[in-house]
Amino acid sequence: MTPSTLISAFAEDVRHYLQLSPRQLPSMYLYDALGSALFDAICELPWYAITRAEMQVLEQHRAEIFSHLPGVTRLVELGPGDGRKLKTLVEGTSDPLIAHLVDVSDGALSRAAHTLSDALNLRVVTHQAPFEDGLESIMREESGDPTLVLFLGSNIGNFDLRGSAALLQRIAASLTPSDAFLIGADLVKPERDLQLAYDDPLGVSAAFNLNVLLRINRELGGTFDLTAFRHRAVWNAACSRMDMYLVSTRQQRVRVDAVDLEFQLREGEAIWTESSYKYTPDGLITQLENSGFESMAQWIDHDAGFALTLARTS
Ligand code: AVJ
Repeated sequence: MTPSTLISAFAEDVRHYLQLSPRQLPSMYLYDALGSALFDAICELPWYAITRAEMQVLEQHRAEIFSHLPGVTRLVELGPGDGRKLKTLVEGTSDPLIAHLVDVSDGALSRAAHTLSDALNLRVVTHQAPFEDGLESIMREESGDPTLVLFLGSNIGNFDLRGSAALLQRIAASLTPSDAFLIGADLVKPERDLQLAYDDPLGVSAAFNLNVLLRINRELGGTFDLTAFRHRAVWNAACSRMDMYLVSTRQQRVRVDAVDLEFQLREGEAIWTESSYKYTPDGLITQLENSGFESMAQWIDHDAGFALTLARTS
């Protein structure tokens, strides 16, 4: 997919989702260059423990992970972030590997490729594309050798139940019996911990969320007044997820010139920008099994509440 196709998909989605009730914006658009940098900053916050936990689990168990993957030569990571997790994993083997990185964010891809550039046994190829498209075009090229597909950092959390089932089914369908899938998932934990992870005292999470409006202003000629919105994060127990909103602090009119859209926001009206689903270890395995996988191994960090699960097609 070319960058211009991605930009018009952004415009199309902004026009569509901002007119729904409640108004929404798909969370994938949080990740432009600035959004990806802000997310990397979130991962450094003391209140957002899952990135460090996942790094530690990967470091502790990487030899065991590779022992489940005899002959693996190809890695495919969906949403590599800054690349440090993959780097930690590949430091567990000296076998030559090729890593395909798939992301919609150009900035994230170049940062990840840079992080991985000094891993000597690794050749890196980047694909600027949505996860499914990128994965399927990579898997169409026969490698002959086993492939490990990685979906780390609880990226799965941004998908609702149907969306995650659909994504997992497409991943399962793209794998052969000698391939494997490694998935990280944030676990259900005390509400106060989740609240601080998604609405931190430094305001980085708020900046990360607000940036999507800045991006619409910059790329699509939007007129959002960023000072007239506040970040709101709430635990939705019924759906086992955190919901993120941008709440208008006053009545205001907004235009988005590139898509010829104009609308009014009421004081207190919210734009729903992200949901982050939380799993139980068994719930994740059930979800994998319902999507065409069987679980091979699972490692859990109980302090941070994070699970790493290795699976193959059933
Ligand atoms: C990248 C989807 C794993 O849900 O925790 C962090 C994104 N949003 N803080 C998450 C996010 C606000 C993050 N994921």
